[in-house]
Formats: sequence, structure tokens, C-alpha cells
Amino acid sequence: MIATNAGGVHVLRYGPTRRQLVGVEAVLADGSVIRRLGGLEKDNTGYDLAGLLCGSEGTLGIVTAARLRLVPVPRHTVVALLAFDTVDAALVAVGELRRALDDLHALELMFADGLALVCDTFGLAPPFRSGHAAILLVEAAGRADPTTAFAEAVAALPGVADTVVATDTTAVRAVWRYREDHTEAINRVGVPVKLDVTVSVGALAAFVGDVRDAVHAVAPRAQVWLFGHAADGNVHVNVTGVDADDEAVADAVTDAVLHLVAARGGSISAEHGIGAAKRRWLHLSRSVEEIASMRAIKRALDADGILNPNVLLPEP
Ligand code: LAC
Ligand code: ZN
Repeated sequence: MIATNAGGVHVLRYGPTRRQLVGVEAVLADGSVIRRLGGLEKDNTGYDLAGLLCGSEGTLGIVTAARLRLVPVPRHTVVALLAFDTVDAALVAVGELRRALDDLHALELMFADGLALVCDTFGLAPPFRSGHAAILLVEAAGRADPTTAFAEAVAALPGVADTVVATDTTAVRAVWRYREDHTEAINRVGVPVKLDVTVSVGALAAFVGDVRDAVHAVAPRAQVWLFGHAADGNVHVNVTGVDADDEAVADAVTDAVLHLVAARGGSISAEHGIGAAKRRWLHLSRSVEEIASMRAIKRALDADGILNPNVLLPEP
């Protein structure tokens, strides 16, 4: 989790792993150990090495211990699925809910085709009587019961075509399945080309509209599955119907989507990292100067290049 700066559905409330990290112990490439586990909230004594190691994908050191910030488990949780007949209406609701709900805990985006696939694949009852273009999963959670504030915020939203609400643990879990089972359902269609991108929330509607066209321009018969973390502008773009082992087509799909993201000022990896698969495209999100700085840090801490040598940084 630390090496990848893992994200997930609660980043909007708590931030990614880096925000939880208050210290690490790590073994560096030369065998030396850095250890800073005191957990001081205020500590301006130089470079933030824990923050640097977090998200470094194993290229700078091996994390062997960590000190994490703890947050109280919310006592009350309420979850709803909100259906919208246009993507724009759903994304307007994203902004409204962020402004209106202090206890917002998750805000996830799905589309009609992905939801239908999940229901078909796992034999789940469709949550709505008819199909809707875009669906938000909204979770509010807090020390006090957020149900009233939640109901008021949802009632004030324009464009809600239908709702499903869950408050008890079993119902909450059942609602989350519609979102969380997306990855497994898509994997059963075929090995997907997987992309994980962010654009600003303001650019999300246009991106969602354009990304299918961008894929179809290079792979006309491909299916494009979109879902993700609406509040973060983070969309998981999974493409099936292209042979993932046919590198030329898979690369063309990746290239098309990641250039679209870059043109809209987004990030080519929101959560999943660069790894080996995306290192060729790092320049779309990072400047020449930034990549040079990253190379200098890598050289300083791992002169022989023994730690995860083929990930993150592009081949020189
Ligand atoms: C998710 C994983 C794919 O959000 O990041 O479900
Ligand atoms: Zn995700």
C-alpha cells in the first residue's frame, strides 16, 4: 500500500495512503536503514522521506515498518444509488453533494452498461426498474446519524430519476456490490486493456463523452467500460474486445486514451501507478525537468539500479 500510495473509494474523505503515513522504516539499496517512526505531527527538519518512498513503486527502498494515522470508524453509514438520465446531470450532482454533505464518505460513478454487466454476471437484481445513463453511489458516514442531512441533500438535487437507499449493514453491502464487482465482471468478458486516469471534475463530462470515440478510432469493435471515483475525477477505463496480447492494438488504445487525458490536463495514473506498462507514457504527465529530478533521486539512492529496475522511469 505504501509503495503504491494506494487510493480507493474513501480518498475523497481521508486522502490516499500518503496522507495516512506519519513515518516509515525502510531498507535502502546499499543495505542502510532509515527509520523515522516517532509520529510527530510537526517535524520540519528537512526532506519528507516517508512521503518520497510512498508511491515510489519499490524503486527507492523496501518499506519494512510504518506508522499510520488512525481515524475513528464512523458509527453510522447510509448509502444510496442515484440514477440520472444524463452524465452531465450526474456530474452536476457530484459538485452539489460535495458542497451539501459534511459527512460525505464515498462518491462513485457507474454507467448503464457496466451496471447491467455486473447484474448479469453475478445474478444480482437490477437496482432500478429501467436503465439510466449514469448512476452515483453516494455514501455518508459519521459519528452522528447522517440520514436526515443526506435525505435533504438528495432531495435538493436536480435530475435524480430514481433512488435506492440502504442503512443497515446487509443492505449497504448489497449496494456496494454493484460498484465493487465491476472489475471482476469486466475480467470475465475478456482480458481488458486497463487504464486508470484522472481529469479535473470540471473536465470529466467531456472526457467521458470523448474517451469512447478515442478508443473506437483505433479499435472499432472494442467495448469501453467506465467506472470510478467521481469526486476525485478518477475514471477507470477498461477496454475489452481487443486482444490484450496483441501489443500493437493494446498500445494504440493506451496511446489514444492517455493522449486525450494529457490534452485535458489530467494524470495518466490516478491510483494504479506507472509500473512497467505505462512508463513509456510518463512524459505525458511529467515534465522533462521532473523526470530528470526523479532520475537523479533514483541514482542517488540506488546507484546500481537494483531496486525494481524496470518500472516507473522510462528507458533512458
Ligand atoms: C477500483 C479499482 C480498480 O476502483 O481501483 O475498483
Ligand atoms: Zn479505483
